[in-house]
Amino acid sequence: MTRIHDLRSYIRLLEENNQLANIRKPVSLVHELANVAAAVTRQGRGAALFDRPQDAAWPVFAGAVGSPTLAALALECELSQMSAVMDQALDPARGVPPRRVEQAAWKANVLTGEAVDVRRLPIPTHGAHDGGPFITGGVTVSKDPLSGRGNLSYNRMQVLGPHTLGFNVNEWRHTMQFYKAREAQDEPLQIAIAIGLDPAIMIAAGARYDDDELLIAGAIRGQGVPVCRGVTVDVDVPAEAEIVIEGYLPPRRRHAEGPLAEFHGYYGELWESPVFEVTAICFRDQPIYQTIVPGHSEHIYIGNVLPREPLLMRFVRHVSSHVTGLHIPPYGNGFSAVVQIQRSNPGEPKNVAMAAFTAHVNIKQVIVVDPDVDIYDPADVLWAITNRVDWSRDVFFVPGAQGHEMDPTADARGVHTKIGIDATYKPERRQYGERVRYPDLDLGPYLS
Ligand SMILES: Cc1cc2nc3c(=O)[nH]c(=O)nc-3n(C[C@H](O)[C@H](O)[C@H](O)COP(=O)(O)O)c2cc1C
Ligand SMILES: [Mn+2]
Repeated sequence: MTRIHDLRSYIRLLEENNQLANIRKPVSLVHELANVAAAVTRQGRGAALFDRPQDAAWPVFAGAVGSPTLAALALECELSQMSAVMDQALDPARGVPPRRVEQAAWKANVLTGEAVDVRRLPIPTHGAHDGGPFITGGVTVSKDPLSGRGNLSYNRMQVLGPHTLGFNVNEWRHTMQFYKAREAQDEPLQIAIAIGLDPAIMIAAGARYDDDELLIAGAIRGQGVPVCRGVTVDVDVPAEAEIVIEGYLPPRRRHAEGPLAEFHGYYGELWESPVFEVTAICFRDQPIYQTIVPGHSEHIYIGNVLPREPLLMRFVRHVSSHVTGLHIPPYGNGFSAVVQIQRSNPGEPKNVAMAAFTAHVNIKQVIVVDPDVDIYDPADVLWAITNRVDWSRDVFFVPGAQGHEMDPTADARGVHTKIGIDATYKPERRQYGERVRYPDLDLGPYLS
């Protein structure tokens, strides 16, 4: 039975598992909060809950799914099961549809008309060169104007005025398709932004999926997500969200927004984006605002790691039944993959690497290791590269291959070189026997 159904129940679970850093010191929303949140993630201290940032009426939560440990907690599974759990959740045949309810916790407080002012929300300015405060951890909820199906996505939103936000949306997103369809009729697209959510919904919103991504969240929890109709928009929004911002994207309006820290680790550009006109701000009693530090691990985890590991797994398993693990490490910005195999044949690792490249266009660097290497530990992966790779024999290049347009090593159309590294042990070359291992101990009894 699932224990997580909203952000609050998740925070309780994090606390019980020693994965919550409670920050009582009032921090500035401008850079300091993001710096602290990123440090908490980097140092493996779990997620960060800021009781009361400076000039903020509400607490701020950051880093919900910022590491494999947290993602496993959010998915209520073992680390080693994560790919399989995501694979099932992303299977359209296993989707569990949301269920409509009449009451939503966030309808306790509703601001409309003159009362709407998004500047009252504790929206952080994250990166040192970000263009200003951005909503980064809000999930856009919308509806296909043609079929009526629901949709979730992430769209960075820059505060432009009391009821206006810049709304970034790339060309090929569902949300953009919906907006274009409405624009062609000279009509606005109604949307709602849900903030402060069950991490299953956060994970679902990062996936590319043909149906309503709420089905993924339902599959993760084994029960449909309760949704409730908006106050000013005809959109069904998760009923247990902490905060809901409703409004519309008017047709044929664009405004510059940016820059913002990007998933590849540089700052992005200014974009001429649609604008979001806010019609209502709704919130639970004592709401918790949630943010994602942009260009840092949670951003990559939700967008590039969790939805893609199952996809790569399917491809590599197709070429080899000896694959024992696969990880897209957040430090590789979604461009790298580490595949673990029980190698049966000297040529097998290279085929597996090729399969991983072709599974997703972003993947440009694949490292294949043995089962004795911890794919979640960058130091162990580097150990394998150092001690098991002969560079002229174990590496191959694929020049002129298609990658992501924003990959800093690619040309403007995303063309670049992919690389496969066979970092498996080659006993046919030389025998090395056992690796040196000292077990990791609990030092408590030794230090007291
Ligand atoms: C934290 C985060 C921020 C994102 N920001 C944006 C963004 O500003 N613009 C955009 O087009 N995609 C952004 N994405 C990617 C999309 O939200 C994501 O690919 C989603 O699946 C698109 O869904 P859709 O095709 O249903 O619209 C972001 C992803 C994450 C995880
Ligand atoms: Mn979609």
